[in-house]
Amino acid sequence: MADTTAPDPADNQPAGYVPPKVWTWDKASGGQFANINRPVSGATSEKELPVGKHALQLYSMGTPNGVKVTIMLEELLAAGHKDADYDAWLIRIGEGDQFGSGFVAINPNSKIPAMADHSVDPPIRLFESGSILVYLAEKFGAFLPTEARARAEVFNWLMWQMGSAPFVGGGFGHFYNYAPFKIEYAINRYAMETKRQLDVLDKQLAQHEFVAGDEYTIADMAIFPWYGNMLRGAYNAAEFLSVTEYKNVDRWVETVSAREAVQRGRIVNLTWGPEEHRVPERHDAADIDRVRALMQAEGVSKPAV
Ligand SMILES: N[C@@H](CCC(=O)N[C@@H](CS)C(=O)NCC(=O)O)C(=O)O
Repeated sequence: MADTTAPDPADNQPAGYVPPKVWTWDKASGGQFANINRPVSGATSEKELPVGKHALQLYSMGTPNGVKVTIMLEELLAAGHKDADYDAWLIRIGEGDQFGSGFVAINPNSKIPAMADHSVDPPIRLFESGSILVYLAEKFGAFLPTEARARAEVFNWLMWQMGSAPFVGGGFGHFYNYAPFKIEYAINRYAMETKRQLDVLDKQLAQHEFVAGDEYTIADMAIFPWYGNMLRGAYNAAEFLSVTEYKNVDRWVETVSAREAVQRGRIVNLTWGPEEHRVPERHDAADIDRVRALMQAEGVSKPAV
């Protein structure tokens, strides 16, 4: 008897598509990121990573996941932690730098940000932005409370971000903005989830000045680049998602983005926007000072996107 509950392939997108028994890699179907997406991991070329003069070596790009770490490093420096000085090397993910052997040795998952702490021998390797933020917070005893309840709340929200943002970027952003054609089902599914997450954040920020309570912590640094960007037009979706509804998130975005360390961290390893407002690589505070001075003279503060 025919399975009447099975979807009619005519309704599939593209019409008539039936998943084969075994998936095989069709290189042409990957859309905008076809040149970097692969179904296997590992290095594709032999390439050592450069190592600069500081103990902390960051290999990254100025995406939301990347700037979480540069914001933290700039916050640490602003708070007087001199040993947080760092070299930030640019990893151009669109050009496949994340598949070089040196990068893969630090991050077998081939994604930015990745970091190495050379203050110990052999250096400690770090990948996953959440792991890097916790490592730095513990190393410097900053932006992470020690009291159990407050510390647990920071971890709750940090892990919330790490688990939630892929639905925003890889789900909503991908299907609304990047996919080669619009799929109503996918856009509806991920728009709903993105708005649900914004509402979770809005309700939390209605009760607290910062995400995990009264204190500004690594939870804010992780969440701001993603949800701040959503409120300020990421994926050209501000109107579509009616982001003006999230008044408490908006208030928090203004507070966080006004911090000088946040403004500094957000321009490191940038590869888009006006060239004179980018710091492609950072090896010294002066690399950022120069660009910030220019931006201040022009009355420009980096918009959230
Ligand atoms: N969960 C990871 C996600 C990192 C991630 O997705 N990085 C992206 C840029 S934002 C990347 O490197 N993509 C390159 C690729 O997928 O090949 C983290 O938070 O560090």
